[in-house]
Amino acid sequence: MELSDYLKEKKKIIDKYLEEKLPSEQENPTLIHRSIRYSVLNGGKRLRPILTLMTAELLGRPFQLVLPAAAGIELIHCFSLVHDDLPCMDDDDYRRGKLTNHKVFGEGIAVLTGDALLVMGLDFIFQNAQVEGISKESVLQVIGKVLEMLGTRNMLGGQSDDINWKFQKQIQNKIVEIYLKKTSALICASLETGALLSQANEKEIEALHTFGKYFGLAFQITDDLLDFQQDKKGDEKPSYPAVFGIEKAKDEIMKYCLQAKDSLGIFGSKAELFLELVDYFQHRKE
Ligand code: GRG
Repeated sequence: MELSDYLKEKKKIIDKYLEEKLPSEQENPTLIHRSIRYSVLNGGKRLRPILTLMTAELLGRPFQLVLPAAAGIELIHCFSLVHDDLPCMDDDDYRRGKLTNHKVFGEGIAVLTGDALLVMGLDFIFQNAQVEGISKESVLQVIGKVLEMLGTRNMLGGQSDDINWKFQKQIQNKIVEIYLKKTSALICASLETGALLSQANEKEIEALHTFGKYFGLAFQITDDLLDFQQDKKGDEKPSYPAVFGIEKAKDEIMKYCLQAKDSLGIFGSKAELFLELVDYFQHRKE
């Protein structure tokens, strides 16, 4: 199957699962449920949960085994986007082509929507223990891994550095460190969730973690480059193109893509889809 068809198919599966499992707009308290659905069912690419499903398949497991946890990771990602858009953070008006949550529901509900999505995301992961063929221990390991990747040494720490970036010396290593924390960490968690639930061995988990780090860096620099070229806040944020220029940013994307691909060597030809995915996202236009 073509990668683009694979991505479409898996996105559809994740969207359907989220649509069915999220509380309906009619359930009390209706306002928060409406707000949650607004910020989840709004056309995200679903990259992170797709990585979880792909990892299960890479390890010879049916993707259905890891679907609840994959959906949980997407909810956690949506939480981070809702909070990232708040006036006290990036202060964005649009997300995924629609008004941001706080623009529609107000700041108070947006903060609570983010909180709810984080809690629900962890709950979805916990529910994966009910799936036949999944060991309870592997679910515990996943929860531990996800919490590690969200904490102050990773995503939260990255965001905290990010919002204070003007006060830091703009050295290349600092930007890489922020990207590793705020973007790669959740991508690593997505991959390792699929791996742990599929009983991967240590070498496989390590390879997937390394892939996540480099792919996350390439993904974030590409994101910055697209924003920069569309003139969206490029000079206010720590970003490769803003600090080092477009050409250097492109070189770095290429370098990290190669490193990401190299890290999956132990899987041989089974990792073909991952390699195609790296190329696909390297050349994305939105
Ligand atoms: C982890 C406790 C805790 C707090 C979160 C707000 C915050 C702290 C972190 C935000 C981090 C952030 C927004 C990173 C940017 C990641 C990124 C590149 C987002 C865009 O991802 P896409 O392109 O978006 O996959 P879609 O819309 O397709 O899902």
